[in-house]
Amino acid sequence: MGKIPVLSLIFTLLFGFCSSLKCYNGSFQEVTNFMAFEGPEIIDCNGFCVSQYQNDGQTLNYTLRCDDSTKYCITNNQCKDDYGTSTKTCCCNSDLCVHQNATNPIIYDLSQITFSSATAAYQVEGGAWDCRGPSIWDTYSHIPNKIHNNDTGDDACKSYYKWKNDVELLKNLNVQQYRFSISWSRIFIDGTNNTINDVGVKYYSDLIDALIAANIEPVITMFHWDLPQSLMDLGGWLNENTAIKFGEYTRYIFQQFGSRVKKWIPINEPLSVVQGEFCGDNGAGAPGEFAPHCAWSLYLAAKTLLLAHLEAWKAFQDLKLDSEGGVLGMALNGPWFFPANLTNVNDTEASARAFDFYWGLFGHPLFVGDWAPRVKDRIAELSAKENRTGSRLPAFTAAQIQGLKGSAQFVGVNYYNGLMVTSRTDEEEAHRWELGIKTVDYDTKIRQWPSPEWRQMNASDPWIYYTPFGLRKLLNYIHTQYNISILITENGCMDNYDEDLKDVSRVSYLRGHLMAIAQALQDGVKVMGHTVWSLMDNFEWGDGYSTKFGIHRVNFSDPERARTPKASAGFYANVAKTKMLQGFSINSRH
Ligand code: GBH
Repeated sequence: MGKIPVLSLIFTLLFGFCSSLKCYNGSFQEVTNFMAFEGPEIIDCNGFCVSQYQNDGQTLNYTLRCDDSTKYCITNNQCKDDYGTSTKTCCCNSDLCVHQNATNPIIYDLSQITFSSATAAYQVEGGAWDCRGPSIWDTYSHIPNKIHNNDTGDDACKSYYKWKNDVELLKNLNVQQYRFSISWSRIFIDGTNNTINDVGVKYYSDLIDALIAANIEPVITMFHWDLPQSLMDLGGWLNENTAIKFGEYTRYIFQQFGSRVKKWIPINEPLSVVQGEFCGDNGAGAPGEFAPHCAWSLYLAAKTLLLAHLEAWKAFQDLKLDSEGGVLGMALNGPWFFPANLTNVNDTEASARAFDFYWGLFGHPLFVGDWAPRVKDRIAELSAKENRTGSRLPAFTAAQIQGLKGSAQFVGVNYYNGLMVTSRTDEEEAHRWELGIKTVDYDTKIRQWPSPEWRQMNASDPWIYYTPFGLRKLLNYIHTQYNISILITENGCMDNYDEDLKDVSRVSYLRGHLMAIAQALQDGVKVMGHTVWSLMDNFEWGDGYSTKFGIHRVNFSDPERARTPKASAGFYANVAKTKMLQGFSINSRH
């Protein structure tokens, strides 16, 4: 920062109230990436300009003008007249509202990154019994009362039949990539190469060809949670042989599609697999029986998943796909953990520990080597306390540590939200059962919660809070810890109440996260691209079809499963085309 901006910043902070401030006067609706100012003019404000953000559920307006009445800006750092998410009025010369320097809109440069959208096989394909072996999600979704409304993925969005339609949606989105997943049991019906299914291979082959013809790069996930049931019957990710079987499956996929596909993600969100499927004491997924054994099943499954990734990497290298321009990574997920108090070392250490237990559970073995020391030490210490004969964190051999280190050329980041974090006290730890502390929190020795200041994207779903600044932090942290290229492989939110096709909340969510990415790029982070989850409303796991993440609406009562773009699809198409955004500050909307 030069001398003059520093001085003017200090000046603004100290004398903001009595200085004359130049304000941009106008408004825009948040359904495009451009500020649609009516009669743009720069005005002098005596005191403050105010930004007002209004969301009436139909349109979302953002206006800037002078605060003539000083009705709103009594102090220079607060938002006044806050009616929940519907209206917020802020003082422009506060960092909480609009960036200090932003008397004009800022251009957020996204020219260096790719734009993409994503789906996963079980969530969209349907055609469950059409030449496909059962996966654990078929089994699980057919057990009564496991899934909201007893929904199943039997038909889902029928993308198994309507894929040409999906390619059209992608074309209209102006995206350069499409991230989809292959259903293992559609390729190998019983999970092994004894049961190769040519019809399934042809399905994906045709999809790949159509994408390439449309100039859209396929980004392929090979396992997005739908483990073949036949392998689960033998222990699934608790059986090390599943890693070998995964190696055979991925090798076959590489052989089939390796000449046409360059970006590979063998495994999606292993953390969700181990926390949801092989623990499940905090929200279960298929197969869903492991909560009582979570203390060790979680880590054993984590180890097998890493070994499975290693088998895929070996096949990839064996077939020389890396030397032919292919790249392979793993898609990780988790929140960004904000230390409750930045000056309290207990809180900053809780945040670092949480990162190591979430992102680092897989990131450390891949990018640094072996389990993270914080994870190793903590689980060894707890295991001793629990009088176990050894650590419930299974060890890798030296060869496995070596093999895994550097076995991913990029990291996929699935980011949805941030959380506050603090350390659990020894006292709390001693009373974990009475206090109902979940295994993951217990092992990580943390308490996590959403800040009441954050906007909840959907009032009935206490999961996604608007925290784009957490994405910027996360990207920077991954960069300094691992110095690896980052592809944002998922980012998005569920529908807000009644917005339907005018999904202004989602537009604002995406806008904020894209701005955070632009800022991270300026920070020097190697971000390759952004991917919206999801291309369309789909089978949202335990929530069935009740939770909708799509930028296209799917009519599930229509046998054709008609898809209709929501406003966010138009917004994203616009960003993907122009590779820029205009805005004031990511902090300007909460
Ligand atoms: C992604 O996972 C998945 O990859 C994708 O398939 C899915 O459709 C998408 O998210 C949207 O959910 O309810 O507070 O207990 C994100 C990781 C892990 C996030 C479990 C939700 C439960 C939070 N998910 N978590 S809570």
